[in-house]
Parts: sequence; C-alpha cells; structure tokens
Amino acid sequence: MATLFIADLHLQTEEPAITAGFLRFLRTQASAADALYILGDLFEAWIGDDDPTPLHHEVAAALRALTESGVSCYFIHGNRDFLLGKRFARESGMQLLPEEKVLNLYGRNVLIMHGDTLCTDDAGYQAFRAKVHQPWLQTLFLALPLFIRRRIAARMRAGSKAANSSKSVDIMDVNPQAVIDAMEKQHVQYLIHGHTHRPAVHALTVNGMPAQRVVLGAWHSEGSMVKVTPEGIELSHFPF
Ligand code: LP5
Ligand code: MN
Repeated sequence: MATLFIADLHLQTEEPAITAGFLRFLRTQASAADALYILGDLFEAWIGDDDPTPLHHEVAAALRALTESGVSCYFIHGNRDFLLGKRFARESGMQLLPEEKVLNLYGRNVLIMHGDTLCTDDAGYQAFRAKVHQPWLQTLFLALPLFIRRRIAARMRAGSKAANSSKSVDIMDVNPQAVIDAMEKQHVQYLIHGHTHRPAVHALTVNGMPAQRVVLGAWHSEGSMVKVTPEGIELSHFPF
C-alpha cells in the first residue's frame, strides 16, 4: 500500500530526458501505487488545453494508461500550468483538485498543495498571481490565438526570470508562519508541497504537537517523489 506524490517536472518538448523519466515512472513505480498525486508544474508552461503540442497528447495517453489500469491520478495546479483544464483532465483521466486538499492516508491527515501560496514574502509574485487568477482575464487569454498566447507566456517567463535574479533566496522560500497557519487551519500534522525546488523533510510544531513539512524536489537531472505508506512518509529521488 502506497500513495505517491510528485511535482515540478516542468515537462517540455526541449527536455526529452525528463519526459522519458516521467513515462518510465508511470509504467513502473506509479503502476504499483494506490494513487498518484501531481502537485503542480507538471508542464513548463500551459497556455490552454487546445495547444496541439504532441508532448501533451503523449503525456495524456500515458496518464490514461495508468488511470485505466486502476491507479487514480489527481492534479493540483502549479504557477506554470494553472490553466490546465477539464479537456486535458478528461483526455488524461486525471481528476482536478482545488488548490488545497486534505487527504486521509492510512490514518494520517495530510495537507497537499503546490506551495506557491506559502511564499507570502514574495509580494511581487503574490500580486502577479492574484492578477492571472482572475477568471475574466483567463477567459480573455484563452480566447486569443495560440501564437499570441505563446508570445505572452514567453514574455511572462522572461519577466519572471529577470525578477527572480534580483530576489533573495529567502523571499522565494515559504514563510514559516504561513506554513503553520495553513496547517493549523486544516488541523493537520503533515504537509506535502513542491514549488520551491528545495527537497527536504522539515520537523515543526503545529497545534503544540510534532509535525512534518515535506518538500518535493524538481525533476532536473533526476526524479523526486514522496511515498506515503501505513509505515510513514518518505522523500526519495531516483535516476531517469
Ligand atoms: O516560474 P518561476 O520559477 O520562474 O518563478 C515563479 C514565479 N513566477 C511565475 C511566472 C511564471 O513563470 C509565468 C508562467 C506562464 C504560464 C503560462 C501563461 C499563462 C498566462 C495566463 C494569463 C491570464 O509564476 C516568481 C516567483 C518564483 O516562482 C518563486 O516563488 O518569485 O514570481 C515572479 O517572478 C513574479 C514577478 O515578481 C513579477 C511578474 C513578472 C511577469 C512579467 C509579466 C510580463 C507580461 C507581459 C504580457 C504582455
Ligand atoms: Mn511552481
């Protein structure tokens, strides 16, 4: 019995080794699991379910093979693929979850999320996030021709890279109080998230009791996952 979590794969046509690693992960480790949760930034940038990039169909088919084999797959949006919608969910067989979800896994309550909302010291990012999460702006963006959407996304990526190069490492990490607030609000002793690309298991105190915050790593040169079993919670990495 095991439930798996991954995040921050940033799949893109230009990085075939990461895609190959992910497809292999789906055929092997994920196939033997009870369920797979993808906690955002599965894709480098998502500009709409109507984007005909072949990679997207390849990934959807591989996820569908997993879900049809009886392994449920769930998705929480990241800051790169928050526009991933119902059409891709249908094609892949993934179920879309809200930005925060509490799971009961083998008797443990576990809060899961992408992790960007915990970075409350990054005022520039939170202002950007609030803007691009407005439904009317998303509807407008999705109605634009694909070539214009691609250009806007490229501008945003360039703007983000430029902004990040002048931000301190601390600002781009989670705010410790935001972590405690989120866990206390949901009455959990376990939190699993991605986004910061700083894989680690952090011990902390929540509601006066020992708690753990487990951070998934990004898939740069190897895979990263969290496995929850009746015995415990384990963060690991593996070659593609
Ligand atoms: O993504 P990453 O790791 O570089 O940094 C993130 C934060 N940045 C972002 C922006 C994304 O990278 C852009 C993704 C595009 C998705 C597809 C397009 C959908 C468009 C929908 C429109 C409705 O999330 C970064 C954080 C960092 O994580 C760590 O937490 O710091 O935040 C920023 O960089 C935000 C900046 O502070 C300000 C934003 C600059 C964007 C400039 C926009 C220019 C747009 C021009 C459009 C005409
Ligand atoms: Mn992210």
